[in-house]
Amino acid sequence: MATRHDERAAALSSHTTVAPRSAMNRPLVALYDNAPDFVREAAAPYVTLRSAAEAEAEPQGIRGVLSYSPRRPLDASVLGRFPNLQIVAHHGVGYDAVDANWCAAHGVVVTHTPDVLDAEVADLALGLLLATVRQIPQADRYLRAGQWATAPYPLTTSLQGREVGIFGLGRIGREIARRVAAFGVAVAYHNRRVLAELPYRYCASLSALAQTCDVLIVAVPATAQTRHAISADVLRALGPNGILVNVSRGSVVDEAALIAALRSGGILAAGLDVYEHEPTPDPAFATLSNTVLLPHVGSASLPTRRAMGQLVVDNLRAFFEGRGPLTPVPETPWPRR
Ligand code: NAP
Ligand code: 8YV
Repeated sequence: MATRHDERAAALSSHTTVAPRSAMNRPLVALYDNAPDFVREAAAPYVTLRSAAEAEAEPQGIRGVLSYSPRRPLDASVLGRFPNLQIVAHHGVGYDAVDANWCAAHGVVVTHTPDVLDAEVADLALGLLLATVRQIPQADRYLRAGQWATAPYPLTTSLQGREVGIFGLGRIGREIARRVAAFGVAVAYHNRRVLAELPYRYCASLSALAQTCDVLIVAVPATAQTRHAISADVLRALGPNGILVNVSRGSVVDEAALIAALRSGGILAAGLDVYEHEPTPDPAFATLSNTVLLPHVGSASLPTRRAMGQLVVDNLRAFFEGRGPLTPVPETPWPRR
C-alpha cells in the first residue's frame, strides 16, 4: 500500500528536471548536532552540511538547519545567530525542541517527519504494554538468574479484560488503537476534539479517561498544555490496578508523582520509552521492579530511521529547489499565510 511518504517521493521524483547543484552552489545547512552517515550521504547531493561549530563561526552563509536530536533546544539563542536562515528541517515528528513560534515570527519554515514512523512507534508501544502487563523483562531476568528451578515465575496481571485509554489519538495514537483493538481489548481516548468517524469511546477529559480505563497510553505532543498532564490526580484516578505507558515525551508526565505512585502501589506498573531527563532519567525508575524502561527507541529501527532521514532531506531539497517544504509544521504553514 502506498504511504503518504511514497506519494510525496513520487511527486518529488517527477520534478527531477532541476539539475543537481555543483558543490559551490549547494545551500549551507548547519547540522545540530550529529546524524548517521546515511542521512549525511542522502543530504550530500543537495546541501552542504556544516557542523554547529563551523556554522556558528560563519553564520552569514547558513540558510538551513538540520535538527537531528529530539533534545537539543533550537531557540532564538541558537537560530537567531543565522541572519539568512530560511528553514529548520527537524528529524522527528515531535518538534518540541524547536521554537516553531520564533521561526514563524522570523519567516523561517519548520518541517518535521510525520507518518513515516507511525507503525514503528505503535508497534513499540504495544511491545511496551505487553512487556509491562506480563512482566516480560522481569521473567527473562528470573530465568537468566536460575530462579525457575526454585519456583515458577509468579502469576501476572492480564491485558485481557482491560480498557486501554489513549491520551492523544493522532497519527501514532490511531495506530496504537488499531493494534490494541486487534488484541480484542476495548479502546477509549481523550483528545481536545471528538473523532466521530472512529469507533472508540471518547472521554471529554483526561481525568475521565484515567477514571474509566485501567491502562493509559500517552501519545500527545509535548506542549505547554500537556506539560505534567499526567499528574498525581490523574494517576490516582488510574488507580492501584492501573498501568501507564508513555511513548510521547517525558515532560507530559509529572515524574515525581509517577515515582511516588509506583512506590506506594498507587498504580500497578509503568512502561516508559521517554523521560524528562534524557539520556540520564531519574535513577529511581531503575530501582523499581514494576517498571519496564526503554531508552527512547520508539522509531529506532533502521528502515524507519532511513525513511525519517530521507524525509528530512526531501524537505530540504524541495525547499531549496523552490517547490516549498513537503511536511511543514502547523505553526509555519506553506504556502505562507
Ligand atoms: P499528532 O498526529 O499531532 O497527534 C497528537 C494527538 O494529540 C492529536 O490527536 C491531538 O488531538 C492530541 N492532543 C494534542 N494536544 C492535546 C491536548 N492539549 N489535550 C488533549 N489532546 C491533545 O502527533 P503524532 O504524530 O501522533 O505524534 C505524537 C507524539 O509522539 C509526538 O509529538 C512525539 O512527541 C511523540 N513521538 C515519540 C516517539 C518515540 O520515539 N517515543 C516517536 C515519535 C513520536 P486534538 O488536536 O484534537 O487535541
Ligand atoms: C526520535 C521522536 O527519537 O519522532 C519523534 O518525535 O521522538 C523519535 O522518532 C527522534 O526524533 C530521533 O531524532
